[in-house]
Amino acid sequence: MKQKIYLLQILFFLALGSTTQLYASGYLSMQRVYSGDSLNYIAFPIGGMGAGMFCLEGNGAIAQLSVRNHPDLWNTPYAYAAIHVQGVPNGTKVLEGQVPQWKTFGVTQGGMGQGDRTYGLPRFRQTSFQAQFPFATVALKDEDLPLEVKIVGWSPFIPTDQDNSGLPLGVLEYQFTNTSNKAVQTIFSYNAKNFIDARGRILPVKGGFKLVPEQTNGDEGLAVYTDHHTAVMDYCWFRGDWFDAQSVAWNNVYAGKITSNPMVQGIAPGASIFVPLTLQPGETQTVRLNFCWYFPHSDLSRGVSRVTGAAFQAGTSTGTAPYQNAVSGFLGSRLLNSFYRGGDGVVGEIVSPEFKINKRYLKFLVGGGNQTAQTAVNLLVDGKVVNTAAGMCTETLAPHTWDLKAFQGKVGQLQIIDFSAYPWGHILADQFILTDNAQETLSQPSPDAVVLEDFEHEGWGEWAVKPCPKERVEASGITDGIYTYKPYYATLFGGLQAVIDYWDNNRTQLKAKTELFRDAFFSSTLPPELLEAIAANLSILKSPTVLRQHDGRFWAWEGSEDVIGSCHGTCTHVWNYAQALPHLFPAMERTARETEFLVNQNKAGHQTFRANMPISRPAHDFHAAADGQLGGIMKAYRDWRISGDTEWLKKLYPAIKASLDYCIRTWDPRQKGCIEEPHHNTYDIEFWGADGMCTSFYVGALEAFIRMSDALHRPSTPYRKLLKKSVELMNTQLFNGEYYIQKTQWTGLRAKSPTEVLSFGSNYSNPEALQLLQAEGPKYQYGTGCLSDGVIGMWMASVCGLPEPLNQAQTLSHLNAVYKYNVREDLYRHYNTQRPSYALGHEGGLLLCTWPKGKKPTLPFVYSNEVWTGIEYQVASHLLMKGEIDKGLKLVRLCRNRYNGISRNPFDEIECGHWYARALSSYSMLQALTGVRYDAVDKTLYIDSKIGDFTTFICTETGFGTLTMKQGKPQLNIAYGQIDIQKYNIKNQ
Ligand SMILES: [Ca+2]
Ligand SMILES: [Ca+2]
Repeated sequence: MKQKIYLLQILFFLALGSTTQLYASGYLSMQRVYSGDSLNYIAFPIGGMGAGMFCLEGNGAIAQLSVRNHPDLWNTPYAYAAIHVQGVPNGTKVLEGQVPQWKTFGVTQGGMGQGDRTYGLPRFRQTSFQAQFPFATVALKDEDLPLEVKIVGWSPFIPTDQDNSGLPLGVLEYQFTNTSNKAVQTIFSYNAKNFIDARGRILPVKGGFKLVPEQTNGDEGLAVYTDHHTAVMDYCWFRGDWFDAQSVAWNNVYAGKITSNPMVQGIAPGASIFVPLTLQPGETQTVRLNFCWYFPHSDLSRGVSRVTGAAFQAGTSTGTAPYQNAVSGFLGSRLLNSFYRGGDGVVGEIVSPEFKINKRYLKFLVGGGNQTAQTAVNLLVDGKVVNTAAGMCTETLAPHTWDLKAFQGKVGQLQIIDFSAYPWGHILADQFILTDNAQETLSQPSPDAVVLEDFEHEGWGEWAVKPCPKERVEASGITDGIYTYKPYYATLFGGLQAVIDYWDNNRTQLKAKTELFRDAFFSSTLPPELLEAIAANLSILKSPTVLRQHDGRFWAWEGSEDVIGSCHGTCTHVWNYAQALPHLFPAMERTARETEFLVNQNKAGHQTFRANMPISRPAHDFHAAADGQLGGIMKAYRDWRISGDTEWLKKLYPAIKASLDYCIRTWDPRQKGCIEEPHHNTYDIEFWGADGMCTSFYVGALEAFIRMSDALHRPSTPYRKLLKKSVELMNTQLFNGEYYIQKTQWTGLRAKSPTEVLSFGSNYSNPEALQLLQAEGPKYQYGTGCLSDGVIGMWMASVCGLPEPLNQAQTLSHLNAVYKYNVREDLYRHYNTQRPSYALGHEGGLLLCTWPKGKKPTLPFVYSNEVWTGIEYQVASHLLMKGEIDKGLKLVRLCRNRYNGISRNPFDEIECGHWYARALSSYSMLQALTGVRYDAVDKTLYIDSKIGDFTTFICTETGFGTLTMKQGKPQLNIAYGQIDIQKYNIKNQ
């Protein structure tokens, strides 16, 4: 009770002004309360994990409605709740605070007056906002009304219960308190256009209405309803022109006139719910608005291969086919293009007539996919493939020359195959020439050359089209007939009414369980900025960044663009950082491991670091990501220890071993103990030569693998030797005395020149790029730089419950160097030609990399001058683990002060998209500060406090609660489920 009074005082105090400077003066004693300008950008996600959401804004409006299986961040429904107080002048107001200034000017089409917005309706003068995830509270006050209003928005969030945390619904509870000394008569109303589909229908549901898209059976759509028994519904607003509908609707609300138009057969422009309320002096009443939705369809698919027909049926092509990027580099006016008529989905082969090999060279052009087993030009001699060539995953054909010396006098045949239905599952070819001159010009062959084929005719001439041999067809292996995203809730529920029924039957218990989580999490005594950073980023789990496909498997984007996710497929190197899901919903997280190891990995151990949608066998046509793949091995260890499920580990173990062996073979083929061959990573480029970042991942992965092998009694000796070497190499060769660096190297490796290695967006086709390569080596390295992620593998090891094998003093020295060189209190003098809006001007932040010792490359890795919140938390967390509390918390405050509501949304940290997954590294700070980690394999609770006594939230596979350390003694309070602790392991005791 005391706490509540204190809260009211704070609310009152904070109502006077904005709250930005609070952190400057030290710790807050509780969660931040936003008011004034700090309400500007607040948008708090309410919905279900993988089920869609809307945002509750700082002033109480809803926005960013994204319920149709994709982000839709500019989707602002024309909808408002209102209160009418009888007999009071100016007694009708929308239940929202003032409209943030930024919304009224400078937005898209902002010059047109925004007639499709509710901004012109009178609303409350004073507003404050406070969040305790997953609950948010908006408080409204106005001198015109004898009422205090609170809006509590929430949706179920119950760690370990992913189904009930993933329901397609959210709630707004409007609480009214009569502050006068006499009874007041009021009418609450909720008023909405059909914001789902203006051409759709509005149908009744109990206590409300549903907005139904055109051409559906009425059991899809979005329902808004109250369980107030006196509710009266208007199912059809005035049907007219201009602003007629919204004007008449408001007139009724304003006049306190309850209308009850019946449902109509055709299009209804909008609907209202009216709830009359009589409030005695001091009395509080609540109207609960439930928002439930059901949208089972989407057209989302990524990377999926589906054989749709036979290739080469339509003859030669004139160049670029429909849905194909521009094809170039062919000669004459036609070429062979297996994408033509059917796209990647068609498969087949085509063979030339036999020809006598009577010249030294075969020259030709080839483009398209790069998998020679699937899409290729082959030379057959005696029925055997003796030469093969493919594209480089570009639509530009490139010249090839084959030396035929060994086959002189024999009969040859060209075979062009397209056995792949995957993206880049096509081949381009043109201009096959036999010549004795290796320098022969393809465009103007000399008279001595023989043009075997130029594809300048429409048909294939004497070439023969054949079907693809069944066993060679490369496809995703989807067998359930579902080729696009269907949300998991649509598997659980048959329609919208089923969602509503479930919700009505379970709401009370789900709210109670959700409150158990909130109360356990926020009863923590850990620093408030740390709790704020963790809780605010749990919003990511409710955002459109997260999906869950029809069979329940987790799948996510990296972040959210305006109307589509940003970068698909639970990207291993980004989700490496994310530590909330494996602790809060461990069973769901494990499905991501299963996808990585059992679906996305081929026999060679190559992991495609982005999962298809729907999850299915991906193409293996690009580098694996070194950090992502090595991190996955540590994550497998982590998820095993969290679950205690050794059978699960056994199932994955062969693939884990294949993965590690692939990493060794690919990036450390000489087994020196470092990741040195060109290695793709989370900066979307390849590092050349050993570096601290990826080699520290290597160290951690080896450590994890050895421990898993030992537990399963499998041999691990070679890996132990490698680990020893690797640690030694990091400690001696990659440490410059102060921090870990990269030894950039591009010669003496197995990899060919940087000009010939596959790369994402890096090429040297222009002379200036080639010149730079000759002068400095490959673009996009960090060399002598101080990289914030420079020893991240050891952070990863710690959060996965592994020891850090590297020299501890050096690791601490690295972290202190990062703090010393890369932290900017103010970016006023910082330059950034990359992506500047994550942090700029007078904001502070942690730079990804700096070069305090000089030798900054002309073009270091492409994001080096940026600020990413996920890395700020990674470094903060690692600093906290090492006892550098002030530094760690300082970093957290620098970051969170950018997300103060004035200029950014506190519940949406960005980096290549909104609600960017990397920011879930924040969750690791719980463990960093307290060392609290439950190991379900040995049923031990580990504690290693850096801050003396504390109370913290703890979540395990089977339940959650709080752990209190009092005078060095642990006390566990289970709030939900159970936690079987047989042993405490308390550091320094
Ligand atoms: Ca194909
Ligand atoms: Ca041609």
